[in-house]
Amino acid sequence: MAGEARSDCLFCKIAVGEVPATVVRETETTIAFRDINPQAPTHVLVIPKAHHPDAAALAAAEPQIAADVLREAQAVAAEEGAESYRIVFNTGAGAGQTVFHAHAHVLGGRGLQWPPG
Ligand code: IU
Repeated sequence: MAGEARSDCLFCKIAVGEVPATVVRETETTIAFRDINPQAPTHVLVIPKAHHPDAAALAAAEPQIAADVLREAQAVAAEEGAESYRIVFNTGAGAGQTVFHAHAHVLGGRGLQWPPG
């Protein structure tokens, strides 16, 4: 069922501390940690603690938690001192999603090109 922890989901394991991560912020509903393969000086992932496969599913099932993720993404950028930054939700394999637990990438600390690849 949507929202339940998945034993085969890496981000569910990070959410409960079963897999270590460099956590930068945590709330009742979200956790933010540094990406293991950073693409910018600031590259933090913000996830809902509950399992939802992607941002669209999260927004449909739990719009308040989707809003929590967005608020936390903004808070990460502010904490990191990023004046300009990008919040990205890769949604679907064709858009580059590789981990199927909803997450926002917060990227900043360097100039970012548009359009992305
Ligand atoms: P994507 O949007 O699903 O492609 O993003 C997944 C991200 O998760 C990607 O940037 C990975 O570097 C990151 N990641 C991680 O931080 N820790 C891990 O153990 C694994 C992936 I696997």
